[in-house]
Amino acid sequence: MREEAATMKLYYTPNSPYARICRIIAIESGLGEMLELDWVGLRTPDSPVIPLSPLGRIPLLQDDDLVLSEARHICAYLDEKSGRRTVAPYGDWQAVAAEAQSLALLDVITVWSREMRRNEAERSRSLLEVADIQVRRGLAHQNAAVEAPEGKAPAGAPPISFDALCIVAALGMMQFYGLVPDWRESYPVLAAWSDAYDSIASIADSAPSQDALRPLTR
Ligand SMILES: N[C@@H](CCC(=O)N[C@@H](CS)C(=O)NCC(=O)O)C(=O)O
Repeated sequence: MREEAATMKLYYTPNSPYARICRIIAIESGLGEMLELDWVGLRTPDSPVIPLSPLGRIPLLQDDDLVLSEARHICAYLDEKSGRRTVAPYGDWQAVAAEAQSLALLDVITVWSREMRRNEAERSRSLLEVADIQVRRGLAHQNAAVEAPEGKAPAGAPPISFDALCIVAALGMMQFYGLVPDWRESYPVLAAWSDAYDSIASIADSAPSQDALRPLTR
């Protein structure tokens, strides 16, 4: 039985893959009730995030006088609260290295997705080409690295980790924006791995949606 009842606040947007990882880890670690979610606008001068964190980025976690940015730090903080370990600890360098590869894939897919939200005429051809090459390399790497699932949740539920959720969130964005249409056929082990994760409720419920999409402002 946990003692803490105080709420922490997570500033987020529903379609942010980084915030999605934090939300899933909070739920899967039994901290969902302790986390108040505040859906904010991005790049709006009246965003409540800006006084706390000048660049206005989310996810942002506020717990009393602690204001924490960066999904990985937020999840490590949630781990400390829950006693679970979802973030690779410094010291387990192989796990840290694997996690970094997954986070890098998410970063590139996020950049690519953001570019796709601009008017077609404004998109950078070279950015799109480089992103396509990098993402395909990243997908090939993950296709070789992940283990094919033994079963769907709840029986044989795949383990929740920051590393795995970076890939889940990256694939979610990639599919939402239709970035690599042939990915299922080209990376079948990864597709089966991803299906097992997508059958977990906290993951299915937090998938990016058209309804939550807001225009990009400055
Ligand atoms: N490295 C950060 C990335 C966070 C990030 O890129 N957040 C985006 C939303 S997905 C954001 O707040 N962007 C602000 C903007 O576009 O102005 C993390 O891991 O949390």
